Amino acid sequence: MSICSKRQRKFRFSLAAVLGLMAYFGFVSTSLAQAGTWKVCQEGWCDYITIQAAISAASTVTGDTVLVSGGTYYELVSFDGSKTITLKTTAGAVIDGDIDQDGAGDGSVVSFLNGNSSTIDGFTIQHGEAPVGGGIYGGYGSSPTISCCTIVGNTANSGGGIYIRGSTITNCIITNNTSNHVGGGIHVSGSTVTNCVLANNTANHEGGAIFDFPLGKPAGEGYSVTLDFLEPSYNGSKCGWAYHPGEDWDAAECPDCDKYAPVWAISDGVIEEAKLFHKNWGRIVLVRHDAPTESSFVLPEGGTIDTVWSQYAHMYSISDNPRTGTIWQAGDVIYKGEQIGTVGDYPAGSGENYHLHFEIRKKNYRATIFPCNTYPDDIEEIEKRYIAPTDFINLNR
Ligand SMILES: [Ca+2]
Ligand SMILES: [Ca+2]
Ligand SMILES: [Zn+2]
Repeated sequence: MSICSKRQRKFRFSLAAVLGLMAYFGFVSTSLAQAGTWKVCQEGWCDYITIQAAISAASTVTGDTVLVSGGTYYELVSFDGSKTITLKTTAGAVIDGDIDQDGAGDGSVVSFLNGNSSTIDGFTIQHGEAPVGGGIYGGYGSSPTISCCTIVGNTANSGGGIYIRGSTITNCIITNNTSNHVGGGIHVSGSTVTNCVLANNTANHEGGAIFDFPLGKPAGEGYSVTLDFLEPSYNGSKCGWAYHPGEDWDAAECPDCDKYAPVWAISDGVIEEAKLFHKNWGRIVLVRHDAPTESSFVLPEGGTIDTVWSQYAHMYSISDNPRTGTIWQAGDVIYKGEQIGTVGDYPAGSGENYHLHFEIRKKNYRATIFPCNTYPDDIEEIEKRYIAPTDFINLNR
């Protein structure tokens, strides 16, 4: 947050000075505009007085920048289709989704529709209310870039702040957003979330916001899934082709950036196994998570479950239990966000292919169980025993 807010403060001053001079000399802003840059201000002497008018104008084309002066813009902003533009404010402009200012939001504040891949930078996005994505909604196939934005005080059934797939979100503050079902702050998949602050977001469903991701605390920042749940992979001549029963998590920036990175407990639980297994597995910790009394966890495929197990494999080391001073062992109680271990290599000791193999299970099996030779059959059998990890966490956080 510090980089963006400093930059915004600095530019706010200089932009105000420039605008002041322009007003003094009676210039219209277009006389100074670079080709492909359109200006929006509420005073009426810019190219446009609303953000949506600037985005929708026939003269605004792919590659253009829409530069917005300070102030609060009560409108819903929508990017549509293949017109890819950069919407930017260096003056801390606010887009407010309660357009009639009656205290109830009137839709998603910013939407990216029909595969749009625009960029939005520097805004505060607030007071949106929609079924999905109160602050920002990304439709199927969209891949926007969202940077240096503050997403605050938005409401939805899913993804109070942001509901999106396939986006890049960096240097954002996502706070005080609410969902009535899942994803208080964000409900994202296939996205990269880097250097963001997520705080005081609420999901009002049974169980509450109680799971997080095992790497990149908070919210999996800087990590991505490189081998997905149920993706077929070859596991050596003994095991053959099999559907992957979990997710492989890797650092997004470079292949070995995750070497010895801290692995976090995804929720409160009790450790069932924690030890060094054979060469293919390295160190594994298996944790049982019981839903709080009179509540359940929500399953991505529908329905609920009262107990799940998280498994963290190929680890280089197992961390100490901070309450006993010795490494985690079976029977220890662990809390969400406590360090479980560090990311190791595969096969163990090879010095290459650092990643976390991460599973969430519906059943109580020994730590090393793996569904070998299952491809191309038995996908239903695996789905009876395992849960898609990222989907599950997004539903229960
Ligand atoms: Ca309203
Ligand atoms: Ca890696
Ligand atoms: Zn794996």
